[in-house]
Amino acid sequence: MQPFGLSLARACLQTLGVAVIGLGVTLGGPARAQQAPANTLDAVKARGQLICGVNTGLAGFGQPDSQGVWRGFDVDYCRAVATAIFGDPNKVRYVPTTAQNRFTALQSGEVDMMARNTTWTLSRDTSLGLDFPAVNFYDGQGFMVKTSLGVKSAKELDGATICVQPGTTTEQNLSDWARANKIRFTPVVIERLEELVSAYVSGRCDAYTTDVSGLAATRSAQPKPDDHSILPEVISKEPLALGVRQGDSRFADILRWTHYLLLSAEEFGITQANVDKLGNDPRPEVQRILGKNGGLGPMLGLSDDWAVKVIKVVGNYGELFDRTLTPIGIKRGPNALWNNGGLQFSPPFR
Ligand SMILES: N[C@@H](CCC(=O)N[C@@H](CS)C(=O)NCC(=O)O)C(=O)O
Repeated sequence: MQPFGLSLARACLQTLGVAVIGLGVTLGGPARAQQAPANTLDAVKARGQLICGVNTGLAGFGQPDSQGVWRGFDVDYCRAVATAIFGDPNKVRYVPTTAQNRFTALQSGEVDMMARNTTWTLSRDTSLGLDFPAVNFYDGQGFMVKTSLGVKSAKELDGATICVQPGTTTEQNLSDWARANKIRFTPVVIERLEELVSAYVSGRCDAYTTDVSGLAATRSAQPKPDDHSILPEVISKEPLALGVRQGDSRFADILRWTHYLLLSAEEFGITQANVDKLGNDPRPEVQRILGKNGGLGPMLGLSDDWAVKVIKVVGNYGELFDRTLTPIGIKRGPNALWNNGGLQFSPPFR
């Protein structure tokens, strides 16, 4: 079947027109004049507030609600880190970042950290001067089409027009995958997410490609989610990670162990509801996690009860996932704990 002949011609015109915005700029621009602090943890403590780079608006992961309060899976990592440092989840300023400007925001010191569906890759880890303390969501790239097209597999996308955002791994994976599978496609590259999604919804593109989590988020935000189908193929690995500046290892340790805390709490059955009642739990690792003995908090530059406070605010990883991502149809899959068939694994609290 070759359902995309017509749209190919239509897409060529678009490609020549407004669609190719920012094509070729794949790894963010040069750092701004603003100076990033040498020691982020000290700078955050002195400022009394964490500045967290989040998404511009991705349901379930990071977006302001109708009251303007930022909510979501990634947003709760900002709240967890602020709680670890200050004991207060509200000591955060959120800075929305696009696919294109997120790396500059971090490099320049405009934000202290990034909690924003960003894939950990070798080039970002090295030549972009970033570090990725923890993968908070294992993902992969997929495709979404209108259900009415009747397309059941990405292999049927030969000749299609595909909406894709620049500055992403998505753009690079799409061409690798198409070449390997001998699939011809016309990219419609649009920088602003909102515009890109409207282009897909209005039929300017036959398919929209991004991380499967991003597709699920966009699909859930449509008036009729069932009108959109996510195809079964997953064409890449997208380990979505928290980000800090390279060389910022004390701050990176806090982000890393905050994520591991959420995982360990799930593993040991520590929840938002019971964390206060587990003070006398006989399990030694639970005692260490909760700061009853072992002095682990101060080793991170935090208080002894940092973990209790964090779990009270965001819950364990499973609770956080269920509250933010389960409602938009995302399953645990590779984000199940290691002892439940998944990849999420915390090193020991000792
Ligand atoms: N994980 C991929 C894609 C991440 C990404 O930025 N995805 C888009 C589409 S879901 C996004 O969140 N855009 C928001 C924006 O640019 O405002 C990457 O790190 O390059």
